[in-house]
Amino acid sequence: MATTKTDPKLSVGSGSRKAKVYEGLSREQLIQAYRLMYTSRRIDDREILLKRQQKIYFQMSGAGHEAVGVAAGLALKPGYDWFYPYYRDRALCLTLGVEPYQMFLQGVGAADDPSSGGRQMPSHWSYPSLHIVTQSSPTGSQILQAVGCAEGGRYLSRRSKGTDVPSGATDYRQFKNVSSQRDEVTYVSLGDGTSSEGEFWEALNAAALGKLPVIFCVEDNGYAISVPVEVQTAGGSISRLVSGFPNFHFEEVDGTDPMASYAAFQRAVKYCRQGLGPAFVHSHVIRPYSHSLSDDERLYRPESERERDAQRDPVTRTQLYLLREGILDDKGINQLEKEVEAELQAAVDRALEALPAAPESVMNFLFSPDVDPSSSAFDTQPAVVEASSDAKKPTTKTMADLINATLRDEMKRDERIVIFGEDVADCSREEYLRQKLVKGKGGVFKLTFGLQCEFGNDRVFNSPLAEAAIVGRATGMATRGLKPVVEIQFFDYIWPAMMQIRDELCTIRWRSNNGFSCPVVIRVAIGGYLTGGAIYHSQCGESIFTHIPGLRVVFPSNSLDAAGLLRTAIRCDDPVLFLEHKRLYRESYGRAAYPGPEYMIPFGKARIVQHGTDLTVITYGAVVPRALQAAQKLEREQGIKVELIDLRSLSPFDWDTIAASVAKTNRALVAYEDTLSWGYGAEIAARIADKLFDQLDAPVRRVAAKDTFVAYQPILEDAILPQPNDLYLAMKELAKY
Ligand SMILES: Cc1ncc(C[n+]2csc(CCOP(=O)(O)OP(=O)(O)O)c2C)c(N)n1
Ligand SMILES: [Mg+2]
Repeated sequence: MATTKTDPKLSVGSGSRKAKVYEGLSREQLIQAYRLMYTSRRIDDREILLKRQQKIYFQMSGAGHEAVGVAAGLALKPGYDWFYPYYRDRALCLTLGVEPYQMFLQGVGAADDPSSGGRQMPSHWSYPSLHIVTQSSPTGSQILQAVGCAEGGRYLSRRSKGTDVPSGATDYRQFKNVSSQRDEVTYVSLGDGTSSEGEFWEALNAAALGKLPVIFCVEDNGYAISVPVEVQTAGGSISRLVSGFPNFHFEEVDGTDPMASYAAFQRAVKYCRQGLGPAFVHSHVIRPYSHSLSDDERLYRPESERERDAQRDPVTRTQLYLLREGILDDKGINQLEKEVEAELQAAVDRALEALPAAPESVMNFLFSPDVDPSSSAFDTQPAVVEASSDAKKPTTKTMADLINATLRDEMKRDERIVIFGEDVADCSREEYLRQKLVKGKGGVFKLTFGLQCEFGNDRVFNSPLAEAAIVGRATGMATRGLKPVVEIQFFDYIWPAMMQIRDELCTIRWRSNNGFSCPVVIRVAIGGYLTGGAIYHSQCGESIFTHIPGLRVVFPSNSLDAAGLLRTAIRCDDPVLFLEHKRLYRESYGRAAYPGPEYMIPFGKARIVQHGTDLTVITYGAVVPRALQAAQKLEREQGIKVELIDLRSLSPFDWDTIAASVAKTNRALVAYEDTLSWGYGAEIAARIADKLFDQLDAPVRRVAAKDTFVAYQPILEDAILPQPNDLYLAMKELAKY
């Protein structure tokens, strides 16, 4: 561990008026730094004016953070290093090459705004060619992604050959330009308040564990909106709190001083480029304008405190320094400021002329415009069935077997696939495997068994027990062109990752107007009927995810579908939530022969499990075998013929198959394992009622779990989850309606 503290007064370079170099910056670079700082401040001022004139709709200033931003930008390389800045990093972005005009385009919400095409607020940076990765608004959700980005870069630079796109590949790889630099660095910044978020700590832990080249820059302006740092951070100093993390280089610096900040960043960058580990730069800055234009800090900060801050204003201090050192005189300063004003005036005039994005474009880029996983390209036939030793029946495999086989096949085919999650490795202490002391675990359900042994621990590895970190890191890796296939051990524990899924993973392509994408596959063990799984190992909840735009959700009911859908999930270019029912992993229902390494099922294509004429039952997952049992009994006992539809993928879903069936049977029952109210079946039922009203001879009915949690005692579990008899009774009643 190395720690450097810089005296918080403005540093004076070599101390001599004639000095040529100031903490590594030449006189010309200092002038350039001042120009960038001044430009940044004046853009804020112009935006504030434009907001008051109602020509833009939001304003977030970078005022007070200019010096540290410019310093970081000068120490790092755009288009080489990677950047996850936050909303106060205007000066950083200008230094990296973003033009003032582009910033004003954000403000007016122009179609040509390169960061989002009018979809995001201003100061939510996204510039792919500079490697500035699209930013969102949740404080701190960028930090884990930065860690994943650094991991992705390291992986790519170590495997540069294997990650080439093979000629003739027809999958997401055609559309992912992977590149990396052996000594690249990932920069991520956040405010002092944001360091209270749990994801911040997960990210520091992951970066320290992996000795990853990430610079964490905390821009500490002493406030998070109105909450002062001593109420936010125990002891008032984030530096003190993080100082125990191993493998880090630490800096604490006056972030209103461009030279001291540059020196701190130079040391941090050097440490990271050498591959020694991550760095932490704690930068003390000020916030001379209120939190945003919606905030008035005079309500919670007295004049005296604000005046004290003003004494440290980085723009005025740097200007005075240039004058004092004789680097620029009054005339030079005036000239520079005039040039900046003229540039900004021209940029504002142009931006105000820019056209807004077209309303017809709002659905663009929720998903890949290039790879359509519901297309016929993903519709292949199973390979010829191999015979078992007794040469009578084909060897049938469980869902667990075929998921494992599909992962293995795809990992062989595509070196960009990495698998991680809790317990997914065979054994983290590899020497035990090498010495054949242990067999290996490969997941609590053993779905990833043998993959680490076959593909190595840089491709299959255990993560810390931190679900947000699993999804956040995967998102960062996928942004770099990798294909992370991660596991969430139980659906009941997916919630810490919800922010990463809902506000990040699924929004990235849309919010960056197709500038970035991150096609992660999240495999999740879901569902009940376990006799003893209880409330925290048995729940469903898929409709919470089908409600999210930008996410594919699939839920197979048998081995063959699991294999075909998982392969489609891996090869497509969208984020996929792949729900695996625990009860079906090793069930005798739905076993199938290994379908070969190319078998795929398109998303949004249902399977008709059995044809019928009297009633349509629409279901999926573990309710499929239960509904089949009920339908067979109904036919045996009452002669009623049920058409049973297994949706297989829930978003998109196969409306055409539902509509054709209901047109034939005139009756529809939607059955699902999740709780009844507000569940997945509500949408299907509403759609049928809306679009097929004239075809119906009976109301649309639903059978689902009771609106409670799944209980431990099997008698209670049975009463809560839909059983074959519940399905039987509902089918019978509806058929006779
Ligand atoms: C997860 C989340 N919670 C709350 C907010 C609302 N919010 C926006 S900025 C902010 C304060 C951030 O303070 P700090 O991290 O110190 O950054 P600063 O704005 O001071 O630079 C809050 C609470 C948010 N955007 N995201
Ligand atoms: Mg703050």
